[in-house]
Amino acid sequence: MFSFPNKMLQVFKEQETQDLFEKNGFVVLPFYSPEEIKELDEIYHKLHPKDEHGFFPSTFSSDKNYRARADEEIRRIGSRSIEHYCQNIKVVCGAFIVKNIGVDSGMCVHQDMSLVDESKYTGINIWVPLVDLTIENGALFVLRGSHRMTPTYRGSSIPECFSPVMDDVIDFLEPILVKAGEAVIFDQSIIHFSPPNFSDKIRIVTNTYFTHQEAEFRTYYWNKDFGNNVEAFIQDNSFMTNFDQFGDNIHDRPKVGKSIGLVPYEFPKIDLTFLESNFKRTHARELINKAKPIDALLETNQVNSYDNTGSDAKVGLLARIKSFFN
Ligand SMILES: O=C(O)CCC(=O)C(=O)O
Ligand SMILES: [Fe+2]
Repeated sequence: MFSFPNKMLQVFKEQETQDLFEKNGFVVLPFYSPEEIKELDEIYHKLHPKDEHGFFPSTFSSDKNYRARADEEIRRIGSRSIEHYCQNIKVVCGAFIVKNIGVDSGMCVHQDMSLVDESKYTGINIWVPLVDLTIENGALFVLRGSHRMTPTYRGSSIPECFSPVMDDVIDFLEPILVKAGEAVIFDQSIIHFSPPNFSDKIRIVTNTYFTHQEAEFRTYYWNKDFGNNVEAFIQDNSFMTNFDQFGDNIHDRPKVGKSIGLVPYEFPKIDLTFLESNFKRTHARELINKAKPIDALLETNQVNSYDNTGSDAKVGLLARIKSFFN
């Protein structure tokens, strides 16, 4: 089992930003100008496949051209702010993440899959909405500080450390209500989720993934024959833009990359006592239920169309989305 580095390698030019990021697992910074927002919005509408529905990241698309163009344009437009804030990093992937209107656009509670060796490096997302966020239109909720709760190897085949508190954890997450063009820059190991978009307008976000300049890509896979080990793979920098298994067969052993064998893993678990003694209750479930229009309440009955507890959440697109992100 690995430990986190004592001090994270610096990625922000400003010490204060770096310190806040390390403490909370995220920072909020102004990112796109109004002109950049407009340009990205136009690019999205020009490029996106017509059959998208629900929660839809471009990295999920089978249309390689869409993935590549989204990647190229988001990197190009984001480079101004990235150069302004960051140092010694490499940008690996740009993507659109869209919440179409309706109850199937929720994203369940998860930590993003590991993409680097977290004993040395950190994988980071720059998540920027092109519209002002509200709880109603699908804001990002985070568990502040959870990125350092316990070291984990994460991937769709690996049991989550918070599985014993799946029903409880939402109530400790807080909404980050950023305005259009403001970034939530977060550590991929933070626990996060977003409720469905109950507004009457699609919610478009750009997500730009970056890490330390010298970090290699790593992914991890588990099946029960491995016991208390996971298999590590070296992947190349095009992994995020080219990986074909995000869509359908995410639970299978990766068909790309170079296996570097098994590494020991204790499958750490957190329980309610741990949650209650380390985090504050936010009553997020109540906030979301209040923000829901009445017909959506009738349709979903309770907050289980986007958490991991309802049986519906285990099937269909949501289950695939869950697989993709954790
Ligand atoms: O866009 C969202 O609502 C969720 C995004 C997310 O989970 C991520 O970017 O890792
Ligand atoms: Fe995520």
